[in-house]
Amino acid sequence: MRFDVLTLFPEMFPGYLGQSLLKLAIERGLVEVNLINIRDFSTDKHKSVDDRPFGGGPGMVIRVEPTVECVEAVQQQGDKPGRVVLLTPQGRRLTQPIVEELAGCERLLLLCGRYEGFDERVRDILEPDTISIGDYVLNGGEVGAMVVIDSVIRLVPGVLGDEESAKQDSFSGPNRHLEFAQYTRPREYRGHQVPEILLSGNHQEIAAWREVESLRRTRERQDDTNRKGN
Ligand code: 6GU
Repeated sequence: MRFDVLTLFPEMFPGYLGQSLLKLAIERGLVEVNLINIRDFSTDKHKSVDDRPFGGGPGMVIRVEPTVECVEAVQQQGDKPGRVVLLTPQGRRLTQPIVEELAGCERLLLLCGRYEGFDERVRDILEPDTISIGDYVLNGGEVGAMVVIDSVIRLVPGVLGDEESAKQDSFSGPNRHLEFAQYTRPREYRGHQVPEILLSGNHQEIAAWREVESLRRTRERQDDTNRKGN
């Protein structure tokens, strides 16, 4: 799986890309991440990438030419063009089914906005998929791009090592429930006990308990969400 990240702040990524799971996936050749600075595609002498909005108003708008030319140049690299994903608070909200859909692509171009966003013609010309990571405003799409990479690579075969663990993840599988509670040693800590059933060695009963637990958690969170009017 190949990701091309188009950003004005490529220096935000190496720390994240160096984390163990992703680093190993890159070393094993399962995942490739290329960082491209949109500024490199600015052709004026000041290498400008933004300008004041027509019609006035606060902030700056990212210019259409360097953005479109950057995307086109990156699409030329590699055998097949990738799906263009624009990270923006106006996008469709990222959910596990969307993560699964994105994981089905061989190549994604993640276009990170900043300032007041891109000139609208970027959307008209590139017709990108638009993704938001939640209903709040970030300073730019970079953190969103990291969230997309982080969630998608879990579904790339071989990345997790243990293929079962992605299937058991919360929101995965047909019922999209939350994961059950997990415990490890010690059996007791500050008076808090590990549920007896998990120590029983009865795998059938353990599986049944976990299913009940995960349904209970899912219902609890749904009730919580409904109460808060989200
Ligand atoms: Cl992907 N970008 C920005 N700038 N804000 C966001 C977002 C993305 N997702 C939620 N808020």
